[in-house]
Amino acid sequence: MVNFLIFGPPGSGKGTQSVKLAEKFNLTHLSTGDMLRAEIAAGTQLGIKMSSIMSKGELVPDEVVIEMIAAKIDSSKDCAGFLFDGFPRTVAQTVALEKMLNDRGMKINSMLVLDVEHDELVKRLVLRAEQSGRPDDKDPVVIKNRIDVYKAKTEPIIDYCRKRGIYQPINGMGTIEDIFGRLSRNMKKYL
Ligand code: B4P
Repeated sequence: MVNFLIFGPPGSGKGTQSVKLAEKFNLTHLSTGDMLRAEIAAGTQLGIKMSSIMSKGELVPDEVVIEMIAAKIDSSKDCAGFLFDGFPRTVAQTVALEKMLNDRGMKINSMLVLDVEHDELVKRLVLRAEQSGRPDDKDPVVIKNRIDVYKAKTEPIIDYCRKRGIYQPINGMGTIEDIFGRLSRNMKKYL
């Protein structure tokens, strides 16, 4: 199994690219954002609790997403590996993921980090709000908070992964197809 993290600030294209990459390389795509939104849509107790955190642009508690990911890893079969999208988002989540994978005889093979300019991130999220109606994309104050939370809590993972030799920066500016090509060429080295 070959396992990838797709990483970057909100709106950097993690979700967009993950769907295409998972299909191309037969990877299981695990998006904690999608899992949380599914809980909200289903009206579960967990979803009700998490929706107010997410609509403010804050991170949900580490233990919630760690538990979700562990359950998905154990129920996924017949794939070439996992593509983790939007997880981990803290160093504590990264340590938990490494342990989860090590316990199952696996590791994180590569961390692909999408570099996108700040103004472009805001533009993409505002545009998505018009189409998807996601509450966390509608309000510029919430968008700013999500980017601030990314810098404070999520970006430190880059240094952590750089020390492990798995950090791969990818230019995340340009068309969806251009970026898909860059990511695919990089991932092919491992598959
Ligand atoms: P996520 O669902 O992970 O959302 P995101 O970071 O906003 O999205 P992404 O970067 O995937 O953007 P996308 O491709 O869609 O998280 C949402 C929330 O859930 C978090 O704020 C947090 O509260 C919670 N959460 C999730 N995981 C968590 C965790 N592990 N721990 C704690 N909390 C967690 O792209 C955005 C838009 O840009 C799209 O409309 C797309 O069409 C467009 N786009 C993409 N690429 C483009 C390109 N090249 N050119 C033009 N437009 C492009």
